[in-house]
Amino acid sequence: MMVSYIYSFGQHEGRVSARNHPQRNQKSARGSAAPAVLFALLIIILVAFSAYSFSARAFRAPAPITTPGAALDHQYNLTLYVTGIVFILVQLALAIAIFRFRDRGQRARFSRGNNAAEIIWTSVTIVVFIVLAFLGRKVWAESRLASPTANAIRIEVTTSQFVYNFRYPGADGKFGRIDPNQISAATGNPLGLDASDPAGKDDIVAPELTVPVDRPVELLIRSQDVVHNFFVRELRLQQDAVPGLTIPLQFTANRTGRYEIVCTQLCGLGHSRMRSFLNVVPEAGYEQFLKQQAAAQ
Ligand SMILES: [Cu+2]
Repeated sequence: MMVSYIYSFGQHEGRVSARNHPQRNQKSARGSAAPAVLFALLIIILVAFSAYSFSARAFRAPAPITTPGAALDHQYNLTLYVTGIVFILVQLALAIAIFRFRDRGQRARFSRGNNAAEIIWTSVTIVVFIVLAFLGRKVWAESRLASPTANAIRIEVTTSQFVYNFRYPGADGKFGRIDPNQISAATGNPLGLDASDPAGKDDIVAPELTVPVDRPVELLIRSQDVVHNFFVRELRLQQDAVPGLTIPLQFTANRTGRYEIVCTQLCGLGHSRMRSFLNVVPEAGYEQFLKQQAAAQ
């Protein structure tokens, strides 16, 4: 048997050299269609599962509680439809290519690509991205670039490892001076309020953010140490807190409730427990909150 194998191998070799083909280019057997079919099927199943999970809203975000939040959802869905359709088409094209160009014993062909096709799909991608960015710019700028409304409530948000502190200016409407040398969480002065500044006497510092419903709020976001983040899903707002910067962020919550604030920057070992709450309360409840806090400071 071994002899016959060697014999046939020798014959085979002889046939190839007789045809003057280099051996590496010669395919002696057709490849099986099974791997190509299975791989193409796997891609189709994954695409179908992804499309289903998005269209069935399996991982739905909680309802937004701001008008820009609703507009942002609209923008997000638009982007999702466009990119989703492209994703499905590209993945199906991939599945078809895998099946169509499977190993059938043919020689591989070399392609230098197609300049026209590359120019077309690159241009289409650029146009789609610019149009989507243009449509979305208003929603983004509303929370960040617009000048704050005159009656906005200003609240300072100070992040540090691994807590949030919210400061209200008190009855005088002015934030007191902060002195980094006086920062001492242990003695109840986590922000380093300067005791010598009268404007700071009535400042309120609280571990949770309480705001009245339907009133514009301007947050001033800071960090004492590393980069943290202020993220509330229901506000559809996510903003980094960067040491050395005071970053404004505006919103008007239109539904009362208690919503989680989380830090979405990996800021250290305690990152996973860095969170607080946003309490959106009726106007009367807000006045009461301020009074209680003022008495407790
Ligand atoms: Cu953090």
